[in-house]
Amino acid sequence: MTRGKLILIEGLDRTGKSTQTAKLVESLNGEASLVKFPDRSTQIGGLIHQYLTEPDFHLPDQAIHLLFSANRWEVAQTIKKTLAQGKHVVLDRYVYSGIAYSAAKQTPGMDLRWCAQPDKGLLKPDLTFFLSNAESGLRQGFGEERYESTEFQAKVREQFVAIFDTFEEAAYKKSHIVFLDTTNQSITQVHELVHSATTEFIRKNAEIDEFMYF
Ligand code: FDM
Ligand code: MG
Repeated sequence: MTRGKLILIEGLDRTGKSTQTAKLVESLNGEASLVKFPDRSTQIGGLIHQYLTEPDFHLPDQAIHLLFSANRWEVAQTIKKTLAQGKHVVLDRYVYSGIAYSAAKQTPGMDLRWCAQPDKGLLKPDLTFFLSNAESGLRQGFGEERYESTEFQAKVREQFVAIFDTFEEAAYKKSHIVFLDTTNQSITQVHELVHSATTEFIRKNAEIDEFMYF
């Protein structure tokens, strides 16, 4: 039996990641499970949740960055086991969000390399979708959590571009990345694109059995 594939949906806030990851898992008919980052249900996730929702909960930029990474390491073994059993894992955010949101703060010393370091050794996705949406900053509910401002999202977008344009290629073995602009597309249209690209990828890469790492 070959291992399952690690499939990631990344992007800025309110681009439809959670909707699309849920729909993708559902359409894979029990062959995939969903993992969302941050996982707010763990102890570390609880601290992250407080940081995101409570303006008076202060942590140094370095400390919260390491907590987001630790939150991925907490479930890394579970993800690997699931894949080893032949089941796919669909991720809602992962390492790239970790790097982009922290680097966007432009804290001295926290460049892309620094931000990428704590995630070194985590499993690398086989297939990544990067969702963007021209109206993501205007969607309902925007502005309730830390990082949810149009100004900060623009900075995060710049970091995502830098990661996928130069840094990713220089730092790691390249994996498959699909860029999807969801502006003016319905949930169903985006889902059909994501689903067909995923099933085609799985079919074409069925024999790939070695794990890839950051
Ligand atoms: N976020 C998410 C980070 O800053 N670093 C990370 O490693 C991850 C996974 O947390 F603003 C940010 C991105 C977002 C916030 O994410 C909460 P969700 O997807 O909105 O729950
Ligand atoms: Mg959010």
